[in-house]
Amino acid sequence: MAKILDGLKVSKEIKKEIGVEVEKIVAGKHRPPHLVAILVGKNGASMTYVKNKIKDCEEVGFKSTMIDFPSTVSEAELLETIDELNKSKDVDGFIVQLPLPKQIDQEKIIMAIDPRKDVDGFHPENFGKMALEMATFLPATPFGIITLLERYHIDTKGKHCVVIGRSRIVGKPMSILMGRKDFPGNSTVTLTHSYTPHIEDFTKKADIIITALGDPNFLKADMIKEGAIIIDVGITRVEDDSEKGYRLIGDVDFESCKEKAGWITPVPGGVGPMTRAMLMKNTLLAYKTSVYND
Ligand code: L34
Repeated sequence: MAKILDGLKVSKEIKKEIGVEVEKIVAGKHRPPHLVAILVGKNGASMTYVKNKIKDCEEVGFKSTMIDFPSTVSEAELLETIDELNKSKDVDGFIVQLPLPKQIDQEKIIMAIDPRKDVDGFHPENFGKMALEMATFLPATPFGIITLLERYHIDTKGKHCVVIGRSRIVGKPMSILMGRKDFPGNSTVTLTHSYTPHIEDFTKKADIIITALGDPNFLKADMIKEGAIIIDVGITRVEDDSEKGYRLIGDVDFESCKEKAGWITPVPGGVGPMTRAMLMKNTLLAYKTSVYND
């Protein structure tokens, strides 16, 4: 029977630690850190995530601003807002919640963000620094996973880690971080994706599996090794007749895998809340490296 990697619990601990730091900052007559979140359109999941990020800011004592655009917003308008945020002395960090509507070139938007305010760690400069193991903002979801492994003292050195999915915000950075010369890290990493034949040949041998597919219940117990560490990044909304109208299903068939795994993250309450806590951490870092140097 697997033990639970409780992301909700750890995220609360981290937010509490950040809150203590913010109290000290404010007691020293400094302004609190300020995070801005840009939301485009009315994607239900994005709306929930951004709303919760704003709530997290309140919890830790940050100032926060949410900027809402309709899905019809032009690229030029968005770029203009980013330019203003880049210049604003009052803003420490900001994010543009993804995905963006089709008319907007995501790459152009990310490139326009000042790397010093890129608390998502998506700008190529920050991605490059991460890959070279230089100090920078780590993307929130991979940073959250690393922190969860760290807080539970999960041994990753020399372990075989299989990452499923190669997205720019999870799979690709995750594969780099698990292979870095640090703890957590020092794993032997296999990055699998849609062109990997017989994925179970890889997952069955893995000590650590990190799935970021968005394919509900994809990973079954017969695809994993006894005692494996299972990190579930997938969150899919599946319609049901509950009050909300949906439930959240991960990439991992939790019911069967929990009998066989050594450690496992639940969905919800696993990687999701950790992602949000790490955004707070990056915002505090952006604040410390800006306001005190002004
Ligand atoms: N720019 N876009 C940008 N930055 C990010 O870091 C994200 N991501 C991903 C999508 N787009 C982004 C997020 O914020 C995914 N993501 C995210 C954030 C929070 C949660 C899940 C994904 C989360 O809080 N999950 C809860 C359940 C929330 C619910 O009820 O839907 C959980 O317990 O898993």
